[in-house]
Amino acid sequence: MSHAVLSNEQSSQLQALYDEMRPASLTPLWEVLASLVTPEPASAVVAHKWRFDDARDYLMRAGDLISAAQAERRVLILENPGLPGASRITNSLYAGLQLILPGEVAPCHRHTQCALRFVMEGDGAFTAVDGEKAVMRPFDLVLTPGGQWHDHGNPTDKPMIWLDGLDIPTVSHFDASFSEKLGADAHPETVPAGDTSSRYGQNLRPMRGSVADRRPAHQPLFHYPYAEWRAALDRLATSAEPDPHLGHALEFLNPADGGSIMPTISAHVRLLPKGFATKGRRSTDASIYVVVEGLGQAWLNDAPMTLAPRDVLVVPSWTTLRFEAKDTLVLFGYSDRACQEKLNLFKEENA
Ligand code: GTQ
Repeated sequence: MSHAVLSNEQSSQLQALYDEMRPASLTPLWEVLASLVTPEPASAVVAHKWRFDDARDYLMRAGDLISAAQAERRVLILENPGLPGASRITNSLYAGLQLILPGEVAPCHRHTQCALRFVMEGDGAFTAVDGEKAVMRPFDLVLTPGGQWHDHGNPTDKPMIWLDGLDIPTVSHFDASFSEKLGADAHPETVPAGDTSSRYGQNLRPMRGSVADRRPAHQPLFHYPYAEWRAALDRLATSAEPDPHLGHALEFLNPADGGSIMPTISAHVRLLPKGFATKGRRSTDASIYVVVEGLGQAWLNDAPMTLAPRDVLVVPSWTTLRFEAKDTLVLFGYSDRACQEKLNLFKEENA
């Protein structure tokens, strides 16, 4: 309580009143107003970095003890150290590392929550969305939008690990979670792999209502291959100056509306040329980054953090962030920006 003006007697009478009203489920705003309506974001989320190899060791040990089918999803949650027990990496988003060993499947289910997968290790496992496989290659982005059936399988002879990014805390916040299991390992194959990309991923779409128009209108695409986004970044880097605060940055789009990949999650990639240092920038969307390639340094409110391939870092809301590339530095990032923009909450500021 910040009211230095209260007398001792006033304080003790107020405390007695609070004690009396508590059973009536009433509490005084003036005791908490300053922490509820803050002059700027005041987050319990803390900056943190996970080295992939450290997390991988624990994940492989889990792999010795429980199968993917037993676990339904064999995932280690990247839990923000400032939010212990909350199963989240930021207040609105979840991140985890999922392991599928050779020959394993993660059985088919669907849920309200939207998910992205960003491939960290292995080549050739698949995510099937509504019965269509996306073959997962290193640093591919694969979506399993809310409500769409999905199962995973690894027919290769090597472990496959990807980062799961979901809006679980956002859906929990709204108490709007529904989920169901298909009751089979895999959804029956509906179309061959690549069908959606060829129908919906070429700046074209089947005429609405035609027999070829099979995907949900608001969320057709679900595979953004590394080979395509990396080449696009390279082309941008040869034709444009890097933005002083972002470097070369491309956002993944939903072709249905030109907006974010999913209603609650935005994702983008960045390339910082060797030697390039960004100026500071802060934004209200706490963000998760994966280092795809290169070595570098980040400063989070001037605290340094070294960056190496496959590091995962979380940057809290309204933290001034700078990057320096020691080598060509390529980053993947996701956040709740899409959601904040819909709520008119998103704010960013360049230093
Ligand atoms: O693959 O559907 O990391 O439902 C957490 C919840 C993955 C999944 C997670 C999930 C999934």
